[in-house]
Amino acid sequence: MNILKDIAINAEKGDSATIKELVKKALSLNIRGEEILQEGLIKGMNAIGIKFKKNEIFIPEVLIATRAMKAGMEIIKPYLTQDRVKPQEKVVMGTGKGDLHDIGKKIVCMILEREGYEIVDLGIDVPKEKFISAIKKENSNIIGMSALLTTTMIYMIEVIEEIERAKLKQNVKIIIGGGPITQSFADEIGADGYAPDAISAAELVKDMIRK
Ligand code: B12
Repeated sequence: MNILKDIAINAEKGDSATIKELVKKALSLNIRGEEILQEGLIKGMNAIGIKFKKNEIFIPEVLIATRAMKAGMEIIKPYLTQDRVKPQEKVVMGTGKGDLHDIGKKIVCMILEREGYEIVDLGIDVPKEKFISAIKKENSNIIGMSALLTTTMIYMIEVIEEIERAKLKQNVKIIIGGGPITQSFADEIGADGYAPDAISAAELVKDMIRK
């Protein structure tokens, strides 16, 4: 659909004002929020990723695109969460220490919220101690960690070790995701689950609760 292509192009350009207009228009055309996210905003961000990798653009352009992406996400959010039943389970989410990427994590949070989960988003650059105190304070049985850097994915190991040390491992299911994460990495570090995108993250959480 052309409007989704336009959203992707403008996300890539970082044109927040146009993104807001196009997203509203797409919603008024009854295009589903998930489709606008996946086929519009995320596609735009993926294109940015390719250019960033090739050094065709730099951090300022990526930040501008991020702002546009988030502006679009804010508009979609209420459409994802509408008509939902009240929260069933609490999920603590965070991007680990040293990592400032949060777009993917926020999308996962939005989709889980839509599914009726209560989300406690600890944000970015989260130290292991904060994960531990959130598990205790929120009495949560599921914790999700996101990492976009190969240097910060390793931090997930430290968080899991800390959870084990605090004797909380048997009470919580740990799920992980983000660009460099794979199922085999999840298996290797003792995480309970991995999902490559937000929709499968929601399936994963459902599975974890059933177990
Ligand atoms: C946007 C971006 C930034 C922005 C972040 C803004 C923000 N608020 O997030 C800024 C400009 C700050 C940035 C900075 C840097 N970045 Co950057 N960034 C990106 C970029 C272009 C897009 C990431 C993104 O949002 N993707 C879109 C989302 C939707 O996808 P996603 O995050 O993968 O999330 C999906 C899934 O993974 C999954 N998921 C995500 N989290 C979770 C969690 C759970 C529990 C589950 C189940 C699933 C799940 O679901 C999500 C939705 O479908 C990527 C390129 C790329 N190809 O990813 C580089 C990239 C991640 N960055 C990179 C680098 C190198 C950096 C810097 C080191 C650059 C520098 N020289 O300073 C810094 C590091 C800063 C830091 N300490 O974190 C590299 C990482 C390379 C590597 N292998 O480690 C990449 C891959 C670019 C590249 N070179 O190819 N970056």
